[in-house]
Amino acid sequence: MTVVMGIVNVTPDSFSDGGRFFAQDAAIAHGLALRAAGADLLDIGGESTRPGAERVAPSVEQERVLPVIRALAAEGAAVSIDTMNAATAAAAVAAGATIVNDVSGGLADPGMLTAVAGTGAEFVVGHWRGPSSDMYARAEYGDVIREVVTELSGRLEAAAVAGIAPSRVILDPGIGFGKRGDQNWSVLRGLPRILGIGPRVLVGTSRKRFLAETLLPTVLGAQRGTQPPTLDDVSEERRDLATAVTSALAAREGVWGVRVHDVGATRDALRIAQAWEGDRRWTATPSR
Ligand code: PMM
Repeated sequence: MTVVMGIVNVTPDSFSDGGRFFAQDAAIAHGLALRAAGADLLDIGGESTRPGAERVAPSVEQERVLPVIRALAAEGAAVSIDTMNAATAAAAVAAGATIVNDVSGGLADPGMLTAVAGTGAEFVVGHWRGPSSDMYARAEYGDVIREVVTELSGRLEAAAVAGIAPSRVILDPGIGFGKRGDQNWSVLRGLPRILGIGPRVLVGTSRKRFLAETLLPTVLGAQRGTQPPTLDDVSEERRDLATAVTSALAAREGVWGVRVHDVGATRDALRIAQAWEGDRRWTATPSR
C-alpha cells in the first residue's frame, strides 16, 4: 500500500496565535491526529517553502522542529524532517527522524549530502532549481519531463558519490517548485519516466496552486457580486479533494508515497482506488 506522509508545519504563521510553544504543542497534537487518521509517516517542517517565502536561520528552524520530532518519535511515530539545512537534518535525525526530506535535493546546502550520508537516514531528493523567493524565474523548460528526469538523475548520482546508496534515496519531482501550472501536469503525466530512474518516488501535490488554478473555472458560479473569483476562492476543502484524486492517480502509477495535509481524505481515496484495482497491481510496496 502506498505510504501516506502527513504534513506537520511548525511555523508560527501556520497557527493563528503565533508563539513558539503554542506552535509546538499544536504541531504535536496535529501530528498525533494525522497518525490517528492513518498517516504512515509525519513530515515535520520549520521553514516555509511557499513561493516568495524568505529563508529562516537554521537555529530558529531547529528550535521549532526538534521538540516536536522528539515528542512524536517518543509516541512511536515514523518521522521525516523537511529541511534544506544540513545542520538541521543531522540534529533532527539525532532527535529521532529516520528520513531527511530536502526539497532542494542537496543543492541548497553544500553540506547536506555528506551530513545525510553520515546519519544513515533515508533521503528524499526533490527536484529544485533555486530558492522559493524567485522560483518562477527558473520555470523555463524545453521538455519539462526530460529535464526533470535528467536533473533528478544527476542528484541521485551526486548522492551516491557522497555515500548515499540509491536504495536509501526517494526521488520527488518537486511539484510546484520552479514549475508553473501546466508544467506540473506534464510532470505528473510523465511519472512513469521518473519511476524509470529506479529509486522509490514520492509525490506532493497537496493544496498546491496548480490544483486551484485547474479548479478556478468551477467556482465561477459561486462568485460574489461582480468581482471575478481568485485562487483564494478555491477552498481548502476543494483543494484537499483534488489532492486525494491526484494522490490516488499517482499511487496507481506506482509511486512509493504521497505527501498530504488531509490524511483522511487521501487514505479513503487510496482505499477506493485500490479496491478498483483488486489484486491486479499494487502488491504492497514495503514501507521501510
Ligand atoms: N512541498 C512542500 C514542502 N515540502 N517536500 C516534498 N518531498 N515534496 C513536496 O512536494 C513538498 C515538500 C511545499 O508545500 P507545503 O508548504 O504546503 O508543505
